[in-house]
Amino acid sequence: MEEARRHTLTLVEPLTEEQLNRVYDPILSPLIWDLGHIANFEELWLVQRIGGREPLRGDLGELYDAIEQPRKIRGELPILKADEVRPYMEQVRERTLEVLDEIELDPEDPVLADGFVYEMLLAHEHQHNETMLQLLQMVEAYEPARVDGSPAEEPVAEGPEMVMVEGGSHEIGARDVGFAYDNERPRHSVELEPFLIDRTPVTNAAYAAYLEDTGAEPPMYWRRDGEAWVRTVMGRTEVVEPEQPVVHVSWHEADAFARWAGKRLPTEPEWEAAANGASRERANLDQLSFGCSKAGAYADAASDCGAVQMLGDVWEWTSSDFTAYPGFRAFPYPEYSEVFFGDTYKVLRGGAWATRRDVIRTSFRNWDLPIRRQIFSGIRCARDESEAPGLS
Ligand code: AVJ
Ligand code: FE
Repeated sequence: MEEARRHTLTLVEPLTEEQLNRVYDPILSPLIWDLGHIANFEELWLVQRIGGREPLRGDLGELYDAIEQPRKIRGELPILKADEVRPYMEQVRERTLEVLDEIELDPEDPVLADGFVYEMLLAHEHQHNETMLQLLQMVEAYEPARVDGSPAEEPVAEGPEMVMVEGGSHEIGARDVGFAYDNERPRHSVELEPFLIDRTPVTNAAYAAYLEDTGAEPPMYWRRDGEAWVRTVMGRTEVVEPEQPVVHVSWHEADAFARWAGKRLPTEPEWEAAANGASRERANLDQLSFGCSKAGAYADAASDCGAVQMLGDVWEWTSSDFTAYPGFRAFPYPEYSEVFFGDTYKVLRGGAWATRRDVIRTSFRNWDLPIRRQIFSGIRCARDESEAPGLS
């Protein structure tokens, strides 16, 4: 938990109070909201729920309730401002550590068994770190306190355009032991037809060819500069790197690209079957590279079917709606997953360079609106095996 907090504070270290409080985009919370919300979630679950104590300030719970307060009004709420939020974070943490000292991890209480609530708290802070990075892309002249340039230098391996995944019964979802979110369970088997999946994420070069051919809108942060495509993030403009995966595309754009390429987006179970065997240890994750490695990197850590970068670099849109697995049970609260089930949200898989490493696993399900582009979303296409007999 200390490491997670250090990381959160490192992300905001270069920012002024004004930048922390500023609303950059109506669909993104000001950074200061995330900081208060991270601490308030900790207070709610550990200090109040587990420790049985009264909140430090009773009115904060409502202000930091993500369901009650939609993102577009978060800048107008009387939330803690930059000078107040750090003391609040510290006071909560002090009480959390007191509770930690007293508590027994009662195996009969599902929230405490195997330290579930601590894992949940960590995953929550980690996920908000990624939301913060989405906003940091828009902050003029943001200079990260720490950057790891090595993912961009990872060597690239050649290979076929697509790899084959066997048909038949595939096990999907998280096993019963270990931390996972409710939406990843129960593990169940799914029958799949054999299919092909791109060995690597779709590159900027491929996406630029699609734009050339169709005149479609470029990804978020791109613009034309003469013949070249350039992109501007954190106030810096650079030429789009052709070999890196395309990022910041909506589901609609991903779907249109796949159809243009004569392919389709993978379904969620297809994606997970293709990711089987991928390792998060050799992947561009953890928020320090501030960009992608080249498509085709980390080939030594390919999944069992031979696909690379299933984890890390860019989230990958699937064709699937975010729905409950058969036998789903909301745990520990329905507002994490259950209230979002339906046909409104599409599932993304695999995590991005902006995802903390501990959050991701092949069963992890992310979801967002199909119009969303400020997330670190990219594309990997699939195709029915029967449509490409020559490749199998
Ligand atoms: C899983 C990324 C869609 O940010 O809305 C954070 C994660 N849930 N706090 C979100 C989450 C509660 C969630 N996503
Ligand atoms: Fe949250």
